[in-house]
Amino acid sequence: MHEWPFKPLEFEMLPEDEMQRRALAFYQQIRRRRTVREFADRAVPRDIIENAIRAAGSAPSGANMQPWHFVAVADPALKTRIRAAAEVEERALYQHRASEEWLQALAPLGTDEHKPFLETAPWLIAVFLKKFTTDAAGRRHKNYYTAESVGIACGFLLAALHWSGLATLTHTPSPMKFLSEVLDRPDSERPYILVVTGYPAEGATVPVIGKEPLERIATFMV
Ligand code: IYR
Repeated sequence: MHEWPFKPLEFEMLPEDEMQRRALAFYQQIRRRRTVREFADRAVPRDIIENAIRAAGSAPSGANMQPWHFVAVADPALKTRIRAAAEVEERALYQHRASEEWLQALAPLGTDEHKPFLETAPWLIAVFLKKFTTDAAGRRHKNYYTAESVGIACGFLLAALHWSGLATLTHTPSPMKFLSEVLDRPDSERPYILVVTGYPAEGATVPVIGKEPLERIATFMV
């Protein structure tokens, strides 16, 4: 076991009015992110995706185990395989796996088993959760709070892609085991989410859905 040395925190102390301005500006920016299901086939430079993944990888994680792996796919042949495998699972979901209640909850979104965006979008980022980390000596280390850690990293990833000017879709074909096979990931990793990103198709539409106001999602005890 090694110990890390400590160093002084680099913390930027801001005037309160600047903090208020930033808090509002961030909210106004992030609230504009919408889940997009129609993508343009226009390419997106790789370095934008790399920096968004770097941002995701800076997320906090249990014991700093960083229990994630990101596979960024632009290769058309791989995207075709992912689409085909996802559609097999989704067909089963819509035809018999999903309960009536689930299908009713999905109905307003207008989704079905057809997933053309898995081929049209320039990048698919498959996020894997690492149940164990293997160190340089080949020893297995258990990771902690993996679902929380990877969830936070995905939040960073979505925010970074949105901030960069890209549209995003969080896609979770269920089950997602096929992603491990197609992308050749080890058994110690579980597919967590597939983030689809690129430019929206011209004329793309999104459902008119709202978000609950602060009063309904938060309780302040002051
Ligand atoms: N994975 C399916 C179904 C689906 C489930 C939920 I919960 C959604 O919010 C949206 C879709 C699909 O992608 O169609």
